[in-house]
Amino acid sequence: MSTQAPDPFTTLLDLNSGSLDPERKVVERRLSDMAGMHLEGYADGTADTVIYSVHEIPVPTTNSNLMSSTTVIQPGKVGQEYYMTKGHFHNIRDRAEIYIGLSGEGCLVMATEDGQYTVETIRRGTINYVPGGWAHRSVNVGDEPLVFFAVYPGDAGYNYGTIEEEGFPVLVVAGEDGPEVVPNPRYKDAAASEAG
Ligand code: PAN
Ligand code: ZN
Repeated sequence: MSTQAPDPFTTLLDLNSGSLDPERKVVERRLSDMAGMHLEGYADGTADTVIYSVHEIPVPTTNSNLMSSTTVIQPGKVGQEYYMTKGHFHNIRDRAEIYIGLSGEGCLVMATEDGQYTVETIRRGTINYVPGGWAHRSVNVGDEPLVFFAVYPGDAGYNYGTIEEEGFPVLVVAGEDGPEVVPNPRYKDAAASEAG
């Protein structure tokens, strides 16, 4: 079939832990995979710490299929900045996405290439809409794992490079009274991010 539709199937999602049954493809991201993404460097000896895992339900990567995954971000900080995902634009920029919050407390930072941004809440029961053209990064601001489900067109793909080079306009940091959104001093500052 030209749409490459798979046969119907069902997956069981543990709403607390984010794990799937059956598990098909799990990607783990460690502090070493996040080098340069937090403002501060991570502490010596912590490179192998798992920051988040993505449990994917793979389907053929065509526009007629819906890819989905559950992300589990561990609680923790690098300096004052919370553990978070790398963040990305979609490779096909106009592809949208929906996040459904399952457990924990988090933020979804979204930004356009020209610097518009918004920071939305992720928690059990939130449904976040990520429009096409908006880069997105999720941040665990709580003490428990942050778990959310995501669904997006199968051909969306990932562009990590733009965020690796430019960052997001804002950071989410732990302030005296809880999470705070502050300007990113290195936003679009190639020289600073290379030095950092
Ligand atoms: C999500 C993300 C997932 C991990 O499934 O891929 O939360 O974040 P990074 O891909 O930025 O490491 C999604 O937005 N998919 O399109
Ligand atoms: Zn995405």
